Amino acid sequence: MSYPVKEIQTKPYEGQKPGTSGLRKRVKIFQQEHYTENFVQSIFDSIDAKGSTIVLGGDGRYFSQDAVQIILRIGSANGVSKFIIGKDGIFSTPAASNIIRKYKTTGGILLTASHNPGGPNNDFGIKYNVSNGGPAPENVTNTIFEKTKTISSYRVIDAPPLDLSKIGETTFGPTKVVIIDSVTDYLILLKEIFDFSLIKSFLQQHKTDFKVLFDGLHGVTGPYARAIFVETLGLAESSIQNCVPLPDFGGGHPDPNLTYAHSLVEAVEKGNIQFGAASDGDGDRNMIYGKGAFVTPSDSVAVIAQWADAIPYFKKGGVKGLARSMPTSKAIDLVAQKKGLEYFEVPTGWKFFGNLMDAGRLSICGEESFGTGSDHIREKDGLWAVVAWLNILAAANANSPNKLIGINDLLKEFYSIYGRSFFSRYDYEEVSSEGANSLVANLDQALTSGSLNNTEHVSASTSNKFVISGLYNFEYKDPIDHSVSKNQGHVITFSDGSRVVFRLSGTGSQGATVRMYVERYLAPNAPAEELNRSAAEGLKGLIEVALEVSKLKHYLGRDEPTVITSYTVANPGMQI
Ligand code: VG1
Ligand code: CO
Repeated sequence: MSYPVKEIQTKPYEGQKPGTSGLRKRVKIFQQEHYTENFVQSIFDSIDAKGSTIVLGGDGRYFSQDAVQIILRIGSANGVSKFIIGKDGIFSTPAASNIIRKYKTTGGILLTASHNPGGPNNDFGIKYNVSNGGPAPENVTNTIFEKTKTISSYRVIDAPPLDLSKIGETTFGPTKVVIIDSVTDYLILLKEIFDFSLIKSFLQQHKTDFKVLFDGLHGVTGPYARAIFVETLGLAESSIQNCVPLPDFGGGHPDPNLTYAHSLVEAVEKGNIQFGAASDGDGDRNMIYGKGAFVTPSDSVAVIAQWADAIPYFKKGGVKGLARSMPTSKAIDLVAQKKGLEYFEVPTGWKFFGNLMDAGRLSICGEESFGTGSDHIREKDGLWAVVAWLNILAAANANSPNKLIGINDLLKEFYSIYGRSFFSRYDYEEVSSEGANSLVANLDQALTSGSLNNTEHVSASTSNKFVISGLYNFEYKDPIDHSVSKNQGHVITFSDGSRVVFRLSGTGSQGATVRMYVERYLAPNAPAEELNRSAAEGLKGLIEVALEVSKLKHYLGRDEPTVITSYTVANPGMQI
């Protein structure tokens, strides 16, 4: 059927600047008249929309259905020749990245605010990914932002909503629409990467002493998890929980860390589960957590790199290089050095890994924010990381007939070879922008004046002594396209190799969020009782010093962080 194209007059909205990973705002903001339409038209104005093929889908959060229909109407009016849409408008972020690559599309529009809560009073998000499957680089997002500042009209076709519940091909005005199963291609991809039969036989052999529990936190991964754990690996239905996706994530915060994934933490502790895992709203984050065993994301990516040979994809294709985001601990650097691999430190945000992967210089990378992944796609990939751990554990146990090797055994072995990086992140959410800016200005001033250099700081409670050896504002020059990204966070370094990083979040939807990252390294020959102590204990002194030096409490007016993402203080008895 043919539908008329309408040109609708509009006015620019302020602040439609994509952040670390797309435009994220409250649903109510997106629901304002023309707001979503303006941003979507600006995307199509920034790419070659005419004749393009666009992947469309998201984590199914509240407002997704409306947004899909808006994008279809505007896309069609702007000459998109084909949309590939997940059934009911659903794709996890990694699955969408795979579809873009597999079907060689122009790009994709992902509807998600990731781990931010959903529902009418919470967050929505729109993100554009380019043809390599990764989040649009800064030159593209800047173009989109510029267009939003001057937009005066957008185009739509005047068509009724399209039914997204039937798999198959249809048309929408002049545009072809292909609705596909959201899970199938992703499952095929994982089966090409991992040794599923090895994992399956390991799990069968250890049915009683190696229990698995995956928690979808009511995010998008539920159906993917069922396909992997229940249908492919043959685990019982009880090995997955909260795997029915809900538009408001059941009222929870779909963020896999020890604070928000308490449903997993409680079930693991209570059920004596050796291997637990969770992922976030859109499925790109992960947490690995077994009974008494928490893997920090910084350690997780390093252990995966250490054991890469156990994974068929890397055994066959080799490991080209390793990378981490700047605040992520340096554990993975040590693996790269030992293996003689190239390694990179990029700013926060997955978009910075894409060029390195496309150039064939990067295979495995991660972020401290529970993001782990590889060059199989161009997004971080929660379920990939979970299956990677299972594959590694299955391989390790194949060589250990008499003793079950669990998560902690792998970590202890890692620390004995590479040493241990204690790591934690403190988040101060929704603080005043003035306070956050003053904190940054104070660090800038110390940077210019050099006033902190070589100063000595003693922790009152642990008596640990820390001497500041440097302070800089991280800047990155992309080795491939030579683009420069400035102001990526202030780093204070200490003479013992410890680091503290302060940066402002680029994903918050309201006010400012300040993140403080702390890292303290202990060499493998450090006393065992120090190496094996909890992260909270290992970092106590450094955190005190970091708070004092930055005057954080003074500037932000907060005594405590909103969230501590890498270890829990709620249960100090846990050795994590
Ligand atoms: C946060 C994390 C960052 C991550 C980003 C997107 O950004 O710190 O590491 O890449 O979220 O994650 P920020 O700017 O708020 O610190 V998610 O799962 O969107 O997809
Ligand atoms: Co996410």
